[in-house]
Amino acid sequence: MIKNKFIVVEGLEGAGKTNACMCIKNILKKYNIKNILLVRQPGSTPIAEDIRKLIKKKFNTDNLIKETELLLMYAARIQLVEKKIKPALENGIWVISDRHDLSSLAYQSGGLGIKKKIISKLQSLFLQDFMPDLTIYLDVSPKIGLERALKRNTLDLIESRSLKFFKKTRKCYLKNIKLNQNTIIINANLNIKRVTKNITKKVLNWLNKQVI
Ligand code: T5A
Repeated sequence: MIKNKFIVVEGLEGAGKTNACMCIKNILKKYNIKNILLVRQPGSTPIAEDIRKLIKKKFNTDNLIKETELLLMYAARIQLVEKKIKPALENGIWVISDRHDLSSLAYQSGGLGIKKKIISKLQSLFLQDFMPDLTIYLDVSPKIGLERALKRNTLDLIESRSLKFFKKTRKCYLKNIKLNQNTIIINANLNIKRVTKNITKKVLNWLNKQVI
């Protein structure tokens, strides 16, 4: 018997988060866990999905300033956490989220240069002690990740930023993931089969330790 958990998957564009979320869902099903909610950030509620469209849109004359971008990410996050994630967890449902607040630290602080203490303040104001039980960080080189994303479709506003932006974002991810407890780091530069195999092995190992 395992109590339901909140699992987050993090990483740069093209890291393979979509594949990882599905892989975790399948592992949980093998444990006979059927109540699973899969969400993405920003998004997964009607309001948060509208915020997502706004964030990704390229405006001709009025692009988002970094502080607005950060606040929109948090607005979408709080809407999702309060409307869907917390109620699901209270009802015994497992939640897998494609990104959470570590993304804001990596992209808006590491990438865009907003002071970490501002993001920590938002985190303590709005999330308080609400934290994932497990964070899986898919570590991909920015070049490989962007090549994968580009192969799939044209790049949106954030994806169009420079390689330097993504290098700073990755550096911030790596620095902060090591400060967190309950994290798994996966080499996401490998082919999808090997990445899936490594995720399966590490998540199973973690799950076995959660059995009450
Ligand atoms: N953002 C988000 C912030 O700036 N701050 C925040 O606080 C939050 C929450 C979200 C954007 O918002 C930013 C980050 C993002 O720019 P998004 O579209 O959800 O927008 O962006 P991503 O989450 O990065 O979505 P991606 O789809 O680009 O990344 P994934 O999910 O990691 O990649 P995935 O799985 O779709 O794979 C992309 C392609 O690569 C292939 C897949 O088949 C697919 O074609 N692939 C591989 N190919 C070879 N080998 C592998 N190992 C592969 N893994 C995947």
